[in-house]
Amino acid sequence: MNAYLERVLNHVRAKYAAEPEFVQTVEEVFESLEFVIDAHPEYEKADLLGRLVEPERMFTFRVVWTDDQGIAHTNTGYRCQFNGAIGPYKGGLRFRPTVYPGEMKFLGFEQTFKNALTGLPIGGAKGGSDFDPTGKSDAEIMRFCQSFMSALYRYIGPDIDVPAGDIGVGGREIGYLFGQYRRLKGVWENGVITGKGFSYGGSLIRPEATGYGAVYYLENVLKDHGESIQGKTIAASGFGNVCWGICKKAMQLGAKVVTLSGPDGYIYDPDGVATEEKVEYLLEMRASGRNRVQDYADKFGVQFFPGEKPWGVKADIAMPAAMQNDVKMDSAEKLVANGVKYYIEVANMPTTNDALAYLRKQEGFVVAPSKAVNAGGVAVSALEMSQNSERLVWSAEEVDEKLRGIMNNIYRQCVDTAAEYGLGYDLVSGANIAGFKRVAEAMMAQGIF
Ligand code: 2IT
Repeated sequence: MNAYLERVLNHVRAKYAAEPEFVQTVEEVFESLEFVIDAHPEYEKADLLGRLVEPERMFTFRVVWTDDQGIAHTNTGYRCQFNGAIGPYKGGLRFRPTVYPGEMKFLGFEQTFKNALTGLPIGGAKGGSDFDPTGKSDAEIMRFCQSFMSALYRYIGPDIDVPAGDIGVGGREIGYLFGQYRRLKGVWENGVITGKGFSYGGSLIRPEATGYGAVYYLENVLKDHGESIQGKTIAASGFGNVCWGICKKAMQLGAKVVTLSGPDGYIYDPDGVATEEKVEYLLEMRASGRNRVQDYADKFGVQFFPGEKPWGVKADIAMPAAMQNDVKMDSAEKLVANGVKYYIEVANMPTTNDALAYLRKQEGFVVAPSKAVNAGGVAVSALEMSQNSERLVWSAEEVDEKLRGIMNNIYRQCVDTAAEYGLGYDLVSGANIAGFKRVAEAMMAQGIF
């Protein structure tokens, strides 16, 4: 490995030993950068890599809220403004009890490259809280969001940092967060948060965008392999907003998603989550706050496998769309044994590095990386910012058409960049190198700081 690359990597390993997900993502990205760093000896003198792995700003804040019994609870809020070289910081907020600084950093780092791949002017950020939305009432969620924004509002703005949703933060939470921002600042600031409801500045297709974009990326992969999406079966994990978008677009294109998963296990629906009623039921499951996928099995009379992951099911395509490190080595081996040929990552870093390396080594097996595949969500967030600043509204068809164009372009960048560096058809390295090159160029151009 390139000596400079290795030195920075070892520094990250030592410094962040207690934040393994951050080390994991840096290792994964750096593995692809060998040739680029070799070709740019000037990066070492400017310590480009050392700067790239250090968030520009990151802060924590106290979030206190009262439950419906009037009892106060205290959580930690975070915002990690990782890299602003190519635009205002941009990235989602995650509300989940396991949230800690290492998770914010890994997501902010990933977001930086993902946002660069979109070709739009957005920097990388992530935030959230160790708050658990499971089982909370609507009023409790509102009070939590208001308290969270009371701390965050002074650090964000349309030209500073533009948050959005992620796990545990959907349209309802964004509404409460935006409302509190407006109340505190006394202005209707365009584009300060994305994923807003359509009635107050949201973009059409934003709720669907991550899932739709992932399926558009998948279509590109299949086309390049002389295959069509029609009739394909997809094993997916998760049942949230992203998975909903995948099911909806797959249904429109004649494919079917046969598995969904939650913290309680997975369901297998051999007919596919492929009717209007089934697809819309995913939204109901999410809104219930129960965080259980078994409800789907009970409602539609399909099999539920408690405590298991869906990776042992026969399917053409796998799309992990739940959370990080959902697919470990044992699952990766099952996927290959079951004849899956296309592994399309959707959630941020859904695969452990050893499982990813194993899958990438399989003959005739295609791996598509999440930072490219799921970039449609943040891309449409950037389109929401554009519409807000122009004070106009694009039709669903217009946004969808732009999303498709952006995803086609991201796919081509992945393919062409890998080929340019002599790596053959390697979507993972292509995405890492293409994202890195854009950020590196912007950082070098702006001087050393
Ligand atoms: O992981 C992601 O890209 C998101 N959670 C969406 C970020 C955004 O700003 O729309």
